[in-house]
Amino acid sequence: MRVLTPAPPAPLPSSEAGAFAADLHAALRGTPRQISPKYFYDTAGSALFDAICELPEYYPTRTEHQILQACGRDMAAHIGTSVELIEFGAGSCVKVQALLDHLGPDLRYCPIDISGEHLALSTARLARRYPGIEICPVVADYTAALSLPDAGSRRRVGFFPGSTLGNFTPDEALQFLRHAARLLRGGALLIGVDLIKHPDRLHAAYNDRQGITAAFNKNLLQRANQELGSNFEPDQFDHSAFYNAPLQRIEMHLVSRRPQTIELQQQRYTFEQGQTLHTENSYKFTIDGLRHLAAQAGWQAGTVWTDPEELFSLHWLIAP
Ligand code: AVJ
Repeated sequence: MRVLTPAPPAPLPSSEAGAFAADLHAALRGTPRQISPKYFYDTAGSALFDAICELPEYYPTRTEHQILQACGRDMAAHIGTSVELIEFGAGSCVKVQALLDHLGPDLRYCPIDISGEHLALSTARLARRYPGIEICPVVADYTAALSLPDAGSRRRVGFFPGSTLGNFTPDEALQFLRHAARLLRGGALLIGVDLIKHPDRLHAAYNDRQGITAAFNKNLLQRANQELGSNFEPDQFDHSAFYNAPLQRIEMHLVSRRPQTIELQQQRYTFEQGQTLHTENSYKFTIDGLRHLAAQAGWQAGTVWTDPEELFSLHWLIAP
């Protein structure tokens, strides 16, 4: 009989590192091998994502920003006054400023983010810029059950920009929208989603010429090496990103360049040449598709704002 000794503590013991380790083991044991894209965003990964947003080929962030700038006043009119504005996954609290610029001081802004440190920094900056508004940061995973400040007589309005919904499977997206509809009952949700377009345009956005997206993808392996002491060789994996048209999603994978064995906390995992670790899905929507999905989750679809090329869309959804 072989007795397995427990793995030694990870270099950075935290519940996040624990979850990463457990999810990475599960991914490497699975068929196909697949892990949540949320693990992209350590400090290095977040900086790489910021660099992606500046790339000429990566249109989503720029286009959403343009729509927010052009239509922020109209969106603010939809939001109205005496509101508790809740942002899901607020990060740097940059996008919301296009709304805050047109909203009065009778507002409570509740940014939700998993990183307390990041949130503290960005809300301090926001408080200086918008001294009139009340800011109530909430450190939490917004996909889980959460307790929000009592809205009192305020109407709740959600803000979920960035096509983050696209990281969920259709089933998870439906669940999230149902969860949000309960949380925001009597209020509304302003949600940004990327739209289906020519595959060449999609392909270019996830295969940039400078290789930043490839570095972002491979950073997952670097992060595992740093935090969990694994021995991935990022150069022995290729970045692969392609549009899966029937499933309406970009898929990102890390493809093993050769047969290789990696070690993660005393467990060995073999990769055949060409075997992949599926690191992200980024679903694309039609305007009607998003409206139907929202309706299935109990929302009443309202105004849609888009750019002239219809690359990206923001939707006003009402929670009856
Ligand atoms: C942050 C999920 C919207 O899917 O386009 C960018 C992440 N991945 N390039 C996206 C991402 C590769 C991004 N989202």
